[in-house]
Amino acid sequence: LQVSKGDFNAAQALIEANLPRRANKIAIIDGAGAHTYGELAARIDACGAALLAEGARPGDRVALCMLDSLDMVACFLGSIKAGLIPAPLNTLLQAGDYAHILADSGARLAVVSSHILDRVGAGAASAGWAGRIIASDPSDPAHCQLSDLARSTGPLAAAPADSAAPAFWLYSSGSTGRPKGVIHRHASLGHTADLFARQVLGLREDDVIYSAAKLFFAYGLGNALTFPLSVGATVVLLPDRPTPEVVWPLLRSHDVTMFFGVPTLYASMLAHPEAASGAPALRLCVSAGEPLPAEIGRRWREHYATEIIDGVGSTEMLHIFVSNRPGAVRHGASGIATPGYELRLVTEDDREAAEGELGELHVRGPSAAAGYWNQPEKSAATFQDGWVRTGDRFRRDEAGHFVYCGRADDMLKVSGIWVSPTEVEAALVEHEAVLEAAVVGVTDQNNLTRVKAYVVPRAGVEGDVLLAEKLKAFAKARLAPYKYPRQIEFVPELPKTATGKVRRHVLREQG
Ligand code: 3SK
Repeated sequence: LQVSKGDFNAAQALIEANLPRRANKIAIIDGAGAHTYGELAARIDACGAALLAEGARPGDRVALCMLDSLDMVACFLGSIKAGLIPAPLNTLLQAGDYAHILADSGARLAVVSSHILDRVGAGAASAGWAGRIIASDPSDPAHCQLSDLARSTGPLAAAPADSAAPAFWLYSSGSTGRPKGVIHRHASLGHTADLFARQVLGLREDDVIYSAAKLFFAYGLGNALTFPLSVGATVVLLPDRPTPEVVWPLLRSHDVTMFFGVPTLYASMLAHPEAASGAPALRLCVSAGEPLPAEIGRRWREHYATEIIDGVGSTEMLHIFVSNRPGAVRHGASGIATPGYELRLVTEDDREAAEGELGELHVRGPSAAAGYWNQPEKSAATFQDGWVRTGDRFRRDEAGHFVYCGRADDMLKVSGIWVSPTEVEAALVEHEAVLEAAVVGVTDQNNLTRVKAYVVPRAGVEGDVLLAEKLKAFAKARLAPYKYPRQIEFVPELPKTATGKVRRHVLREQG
């Protein structure tokens, strides 16, 4: 993939390089079947043209709240090709989150999978959003349908763009406040494909890829869209939740060679009865989202003679910038800088950390975001003189590899997805039986993070198993499902500082 200055449209570059030799090669296998590179190119043009015909103008945002599929890829790349700015959204959010994001982004259009229409529709109504919803698959006739709009068969001219101009946004959660729009540039997709997928992983045209992380995550977008298209490989896209019972047979039936997962999934796949048959075509696995426990990496290699390459990425950097290397994995460490990226560990007194000393990881590299949409203060705090502050604390081991040591704030990564403790606490205290709540991450038997809530019941209320189950259900109904506390412990009071701040580290140590 050529990344040039000046006249450069990332979508055009990604797809057109495949057409001369691979028009008849399978690009995507999704719930509806197999689609060639030629068909994908035509669908990108049809979806881009449909969005323009619906009134979107260059620079307008298009929210994509879609399950992984050919059309999700086509709407994402079709928007970019047409000069629009796609913003893929997490499909697991609640109406209130969609209300915030639709209003914040000022999106003109939202393309939405039918099973999410109710939540997005409710969010749009409560925000008084003036945009238009397009249903991405057959739904009730109240919505216009992508299948009716995307019928054009002619080529779509690529909108002229500069490689440094904004191309798409991703929404990222913060420790406080609502998700922020992270603005990414045209050139960044190509940089992640070249620097990580090609130079670190050695991804090839004959690979078949499956990513458990969905396309709306930065991790999934790279794994399942940018990377395969950048080398002309084949990707399997699945609308369902990636559970072991779904993933094992999928890896075998499609002869997947490269699998991208997260530590919780690797742990549950190892523990599943299907693990015995393995997936013989696998040649490399990748993990990110949270640190891969050494034991899981070792057991995977013992069972399958295949390495899991653990790495660290962020939405702000678009993909992985610290990584282990195939053939030289150091279990329990996150690895070293991805080529093209510089790292530094900065201590609390603003020095470079010495070997073994703790510091906040700062990263500099070509795929860094341009900033957060409409958030000048948060942008200034994160993007500083070309460096991006990750908020993650690391130390360097004796071999110079980075070892994760926790967050500088209270954010939790659960199954690779950010969870804000304050958001979960706010949901719990809405329940009439709850006086106060504090949420922390605790580690399970596999050394993976789980959400735990310490709850102080109101006077006269008994904190028992029944109430704990009621509170879990209550939180689940108000939050994205991955955020609800899996453990609840009732306590008479929360440990606090003299100024009344909850001492979360005391609760974390309690476990
Ligand atoms: O969430 C992450 O940790 C991540 C990992 C790889 C690439 C991108 C991201 C956001």
